[in-house]
Amino acid sequence: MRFMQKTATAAAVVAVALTGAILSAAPASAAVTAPPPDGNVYAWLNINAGEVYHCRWVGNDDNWTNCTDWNGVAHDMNDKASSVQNRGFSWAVNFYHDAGRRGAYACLSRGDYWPDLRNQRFTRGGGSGAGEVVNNQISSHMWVSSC
Ligand SMILES: [Ca+2]
Ligand SMILES: [Ca+2]
Repeated sequence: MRFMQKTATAAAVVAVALTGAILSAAPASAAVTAPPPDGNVYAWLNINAGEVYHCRWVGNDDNWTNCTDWNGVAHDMNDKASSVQNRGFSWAVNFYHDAGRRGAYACLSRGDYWPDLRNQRFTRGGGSGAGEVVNNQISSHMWVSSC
C-alpha cells in the first residue's frame, strides 16, 4: 500500500513537471527557435514568426489563399509568408512559387526554421520564380520524404 502511494505521488510529480514544460514552451519566443515537433508546417506573415497572423497545416495545400491558424481562424497566406518552420515528425516540406505545387520551389528539412525568407531563394525545380527570393511568394506546399 505504501509503495502504491509513493508511486502515485511520483507519477503526479512527473505529470506536473511535464505540464509545466508544455505551458512554458507554448507561448514563449524560445519555442520558436527550438520548437517541439507537432506534425505541422507553419508559415507566418512576418519575419521571425513575430506575428500572431500565421497558418499551419498537417497535410499538403495547393493554394495558400485559404488556411487556418492554431485557433482555427481563417487567413490568406498566399504570397505573404515571411517565415516558415517545419515541425513535422519525419518529413521535409517543398514550398512552391505557384499554386498547385507548380513553379520553382524551396525545401525545408524536418525540424528546420527559416526565420527570414528574404534570405531564401527558390533554388529547385525551375520554371516560374526560379532563383527568386522566397519572401512573399509561396503559394502552395507539399510534404516530401527528404530534401
Ligand atoms: Ca510577409
Ligand atoms: Ca506565388
